[in-house]
Amino acid sequence: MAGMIDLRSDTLTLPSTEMRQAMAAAEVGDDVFGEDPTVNRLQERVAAMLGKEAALFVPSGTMGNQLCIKTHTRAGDEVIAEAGAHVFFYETAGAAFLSSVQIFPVPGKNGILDVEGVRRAIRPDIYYMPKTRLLCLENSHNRAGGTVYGVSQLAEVAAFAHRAGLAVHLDGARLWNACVATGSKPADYCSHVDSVSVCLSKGLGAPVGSLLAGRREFVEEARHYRKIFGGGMRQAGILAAAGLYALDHNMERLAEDHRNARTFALMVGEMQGVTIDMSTVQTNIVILDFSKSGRNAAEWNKWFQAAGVSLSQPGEWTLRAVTHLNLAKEDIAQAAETMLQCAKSPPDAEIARQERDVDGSGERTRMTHPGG
Ligand code: TLP
Repeated sequence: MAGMIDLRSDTLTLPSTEMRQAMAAAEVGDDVFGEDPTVNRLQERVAAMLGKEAALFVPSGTMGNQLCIKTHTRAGDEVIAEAGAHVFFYETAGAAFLSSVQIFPVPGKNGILDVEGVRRAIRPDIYYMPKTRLLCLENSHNRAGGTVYGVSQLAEVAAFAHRAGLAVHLDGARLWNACVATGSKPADYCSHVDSVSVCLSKGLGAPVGSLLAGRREFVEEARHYRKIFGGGMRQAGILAAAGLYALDHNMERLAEDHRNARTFALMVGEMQGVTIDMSTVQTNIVILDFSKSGRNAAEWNKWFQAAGVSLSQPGEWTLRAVTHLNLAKEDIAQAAETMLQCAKSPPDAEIARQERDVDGSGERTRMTHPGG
């Protein structure tokens, strides 16, 4: 998508020349034998950052979450997650497929769960009910627009779950963003949970890689399942080196992405027909709601794309913009300007109607790019 200002996701970030040099220079070994020094270094460093005994390098955030669910649960258990959580919404029923567990989705407030919501979802101890085994939290919360838990909010809900006998997992794909937004340290959050997964391949800009972390025995069990899931990698130090580089160079600059997201939201919020809840614009994600415009999100996105700006479409009426390190503040301003222009002169109603009804069936266009 040359020439396109691509706001679909921070997963689109490309490795810089310096990052590629660090990758090329990485000392490597066979990580299935535990002999890749760069992977070992990354695992130790991330475990220390998260305040956990051990960490395990995995290919994706999805695998990190799914391995934690697998390790915490037994077949037939139930897992509580927020209704828009990535583990529920975007992991292709992985918890059912890989762990034979069911997810109980609980709507939170802007993605944030509280004690009352969790309390009501925990099953009574009766033989004909599933056993509630695990609570999954997400920080920052993707579908809710990058919203963050305060440390005490997360601590309260996690403590309640622990008292009820549940384990607690944190999907921290963007925990770094939450920390930069709140000024908290990753370990401040992670000391309240049993396991956590974090991503290097989102705002930090590494091409591949996530880690899960927890107590040593937990991580050893997850390592066993990682091999079963096909995630045992060999000279993975080449990838780990990108992660180490990202931790060194791309963490503090996340604040810039957050500033850009806010500027973008304020500018685009002026557009006729769009609603942006500024209270949810806390990190690098902006959700644009077009339900008052009379045109669905797919139509808007098509027009924006034709004008040179691409967003993802999490719902029928919503688009998502994610700021990231490959977009400077000038790009963000240009994207917002382009979208405002576009909204002032949308294609006429007849073209819009034809686009909606491409196959002549009278049915609405399905989500064309539901990612994000
Ligand atoms: N999120 C992607 C899409 O899958 C939606 C994105 O573009 O934001 N947890 C959270 C909270 C995530 O947002 C994601 C990726 C993951 C886990 C999964 O990470 P990967 O893509 O590495 O499997």
